[in-house]
Amino acid sequence: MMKLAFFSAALAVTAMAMPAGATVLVNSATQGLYNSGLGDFAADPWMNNAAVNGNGGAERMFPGANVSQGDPVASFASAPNFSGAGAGITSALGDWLTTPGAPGGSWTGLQAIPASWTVNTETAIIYVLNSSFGLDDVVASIGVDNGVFVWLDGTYVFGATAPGRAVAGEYIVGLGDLSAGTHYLQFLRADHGGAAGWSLSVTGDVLTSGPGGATDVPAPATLATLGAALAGLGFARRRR
Ligand SMILES: [Ca+2]
Ligand SMILES: [Ca+2]
Ligand SMILES: [Ca+2]
Repeated sequence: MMKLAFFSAALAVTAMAMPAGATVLVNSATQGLYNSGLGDFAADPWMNNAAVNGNGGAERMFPGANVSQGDPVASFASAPNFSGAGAGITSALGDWLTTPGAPGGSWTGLQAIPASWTVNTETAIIYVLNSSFGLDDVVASIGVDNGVFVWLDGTYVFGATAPGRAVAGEYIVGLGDLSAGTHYLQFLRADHGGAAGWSLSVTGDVLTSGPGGATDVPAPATLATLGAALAGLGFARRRR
């Protein structure tokens, strides 16, 4: 009887832990569309202009190569403004924010995403998020050397730059709840000297169909734990 009570308690604890069981939607192994043909935005007079691409002042989103214009810590409430960028940049970016499924420009198809890239240049990624019943509480945990700008389905969400190092969890960006179907997560990665680096984990609760509509489903790891607890319960009963 004591043994049975122990396994029942274990089962209850596992069940209570379920809502926290977010699924990893994107990590370093996830393929995305990739663009390494953007060059260095700092070499473009419009993209390097702090008045239009840098909080309307001295903080540049895309500082000069090799820290020649400083190494700022800054976050950016407004998206980069591409409207006056040179033709080389706009043609390379293609329609990545409006038609991310087929962006054109210098985008590749789905491929592995390099964790580093040519120093001083900018690169961009489009990840495709698919779900049958929706995704809840989607969160991106980002580390980057030096800067990152984030859009969800073409809507700007977040941007920041800092001195070097890509530390996992450097930026935690909430992306909210996503409806069923296909969504696109767009990243622009920026660098201005030393080295370039990247770390990304996107997590969320994968919804499944339920009596009243879409409901949370426990993450696979939690289901495995539950299965093991149930197996243990059966074993204890047989032994008695
Ligand atoms: Ca750059
Ligand atoms: Ca960093
Ligand atoms: Ca750097």
